[in-house]
Amino acid sequence: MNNTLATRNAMSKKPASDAADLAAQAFATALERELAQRGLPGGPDRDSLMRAAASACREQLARRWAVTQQADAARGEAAAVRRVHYLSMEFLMGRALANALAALQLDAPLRAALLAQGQSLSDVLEREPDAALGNGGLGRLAACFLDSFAELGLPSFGYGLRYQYGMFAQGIQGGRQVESPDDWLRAGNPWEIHRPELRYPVGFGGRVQVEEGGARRWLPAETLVAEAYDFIVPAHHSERVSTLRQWHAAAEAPIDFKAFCQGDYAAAAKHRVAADALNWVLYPDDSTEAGRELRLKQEAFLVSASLQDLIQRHLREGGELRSLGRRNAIHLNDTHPALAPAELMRLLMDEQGLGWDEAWAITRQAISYTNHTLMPEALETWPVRMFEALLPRHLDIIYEINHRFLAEVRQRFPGDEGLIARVSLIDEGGAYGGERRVRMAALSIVASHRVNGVAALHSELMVQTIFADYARLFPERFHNVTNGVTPRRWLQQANPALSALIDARIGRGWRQDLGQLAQLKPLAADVGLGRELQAVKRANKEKLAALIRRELGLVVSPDSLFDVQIKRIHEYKRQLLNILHVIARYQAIVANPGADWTPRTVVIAGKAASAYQMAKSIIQLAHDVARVVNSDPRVGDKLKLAYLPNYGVSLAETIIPAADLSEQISTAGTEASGTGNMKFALNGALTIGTWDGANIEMAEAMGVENMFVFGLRTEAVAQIKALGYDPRLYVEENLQLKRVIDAIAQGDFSNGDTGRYRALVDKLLGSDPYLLMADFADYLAAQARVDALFRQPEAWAERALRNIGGMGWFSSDRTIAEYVDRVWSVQSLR
Ligand code: 26V
Repeated sequence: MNNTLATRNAMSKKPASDAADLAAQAFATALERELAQRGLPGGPDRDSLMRAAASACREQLARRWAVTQQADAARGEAAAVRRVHYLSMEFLMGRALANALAALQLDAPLRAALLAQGQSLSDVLEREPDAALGNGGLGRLAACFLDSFAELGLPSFGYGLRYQYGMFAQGIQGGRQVESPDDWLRAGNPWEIHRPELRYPVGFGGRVQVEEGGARRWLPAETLVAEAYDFIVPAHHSERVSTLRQWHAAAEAPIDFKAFCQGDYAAAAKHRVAADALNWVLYPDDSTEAGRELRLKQEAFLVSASLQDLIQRHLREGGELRSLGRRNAIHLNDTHPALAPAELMRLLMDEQGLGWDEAWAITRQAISYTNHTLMPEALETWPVRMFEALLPRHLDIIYEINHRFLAEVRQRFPGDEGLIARVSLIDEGGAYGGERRVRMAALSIVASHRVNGVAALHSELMVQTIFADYARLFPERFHNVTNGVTPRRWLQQANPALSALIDARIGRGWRQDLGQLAQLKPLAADVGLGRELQAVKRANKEKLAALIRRELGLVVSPDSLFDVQIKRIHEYKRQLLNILHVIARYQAIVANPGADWTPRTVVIAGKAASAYQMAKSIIQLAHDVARVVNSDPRVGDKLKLAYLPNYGVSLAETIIPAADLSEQISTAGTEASGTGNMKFALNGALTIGTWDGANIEMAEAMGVENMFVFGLRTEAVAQIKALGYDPRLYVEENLQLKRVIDAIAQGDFSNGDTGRYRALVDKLLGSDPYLLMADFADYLAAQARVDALFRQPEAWAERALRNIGGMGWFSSDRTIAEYVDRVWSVQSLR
């Protein structure tokens, strides 16, 4: 029997008695066709099987997409929920095949078909490259939201850019990070659907012409064309889908024909290359303001194409311009798409002929904004001169918005010119050596009807610190929506064994209603269940141990405590504090190898922004410490440190289910929310964490006694800093800490090179802005409590169950339901 026949037979044993069987048969036929088209004489390899399966799924998704769009278009004027347009420069989707198969209920049929080919489903799934079009938490949140949009049946579009190279690939050479482009589209993307009929012009540069009657017309110097590529995200419990529409930039005229005919090929292709540059990279930098023209062009491009698409759809569906804001929500995922209000005003006034007041009313209704960080260096501002050169009409409009806004402020707070300077959309240059800049957060707030933070503490600090003045002006705009994660990817898909265990106890309903996990709370003390949980964890740890061995050639024991910190490398996230603990433990083990140590494997993964030297130095230190610790025969299984390269969504799906301990140790008041923290607890890891971000709400949901909380709280951090923080005092007082710092400074981990970590040590002993020295002792005390509990497996398992049972509230379905209720419903406009 040939391979394709085997496939079909394995898939169509039963007669097509119901819809699921019909779908499975259609899938089998599509798969067979796809494989035949690829015509591989030696039988299909895993790669072609993956691509064939994806194409076959895509066909069914496209059908669901058409039905969803029809239903949404027919909703009528009275619909209570607006269509949501989620604008984001980042969507960290990861792989799509396992999710699509689960949603379409095709996983069992494909598994059977692959078996007939002598292949395992998991091996085939592994062949799919990650769509890594995001830096970190903000991008992954957007991906979880798309999943929840589909699941909740929300009429919606996610809008992003189709970067040709996603987040850079991280390699490690000699313990240092090296970046290379992630050529994820090299072999084509089996999921995307090119929509050549959806093309919009996007202008840059040029000048603004004042027409008779005072109307403005922008005459751009350069015009690019935005082309749409759709990626379809299925619901798991209905046939609804959500859409991620990603824009690709092309030149208006592909080549300059005249130059071509004259034989000047470089000149002929100049426009083409300039346009294509917008498609190349996702800015791999969430730590510094990327003062780059290209980034601003990307932002303007995303915004303009998306809004033109929205307006065209609204009009095509018979909507009147006046009702545009009542029927459509435009959400800004941080300030990266903050040009949206200016572009919407331009489109409504210059292209559609509305007056200012009407256009502004629509804009204010439509726009809402989420802030994702309090780090002042991540607050976007752009030089006015860059606007003048690239976006002159937008600058006009921003000036006019500002003029009207400041007039209102002056009326309400006469004489307070300090306030005016602070809240103005334009920074007049004091802070940046004389350069005037546009403040994108200010623009977002002034143009929005709602502004939110992403966890309770963050939302509170947001209105007390960076946005205090705006909160005084518009208190009703500000609110909190705590983040969540999709249980379909982060429990069902990532941890099938735990999912099965939970199903057996409380049923399958948690996939749709994560609150049902609370039913585990009364079962937490059930020793039998605890043992089953530990067996699941143990199997997941064996898989991770195998991966560590494959990747690093390092053997770790699955019996040891797996202590995990995976996230972007950033000083405020304090991976360095984690490493200091590893060094302290190492020194203690060497001093007393015979003591009864609780064996630990510390796992770290994450990328550093390419220009962020301190973060890169932390990566190098982790590797240096790992080399010394892992090769010291006195240590053995008592301590291992594994740094896994090239962290991403798929790696997280393997690591998280295998973790015993989740490190969420940011300086209090710095991590807006965190979402990794939620994924770990959902998978039965215990958290060692500071009173920061969503850790706080998690502790409240599961009971604070089920978390290892340590460290200074936000107010104490502020107080210590106000009093004049001196990190040296903590080092002098704590012999253990002193030994750790000395060892780094003396070159114990750098072959005697005392220069390698001088800057790092100087910073710790000098300003230590994230208070590692102040929190060190308490962190080690918390780690000792972790050791003690780990030695009591039953007590540990009980706590793990209480963690899982408390995580019901942290589903992105709940998060999206709150956005709908408070931001995106028609009712929220009143
Ligand atoms: C800023 C910039 C500046 C220009 C270059 C590119 C770039 C990319 C990202 C950012 C801001 C990143 C902010 C961010 O990722 N915040 C994270 O958002 C998560 C979701 O709300 C939250 O869980 C994390 O705590 C927060 O750090």
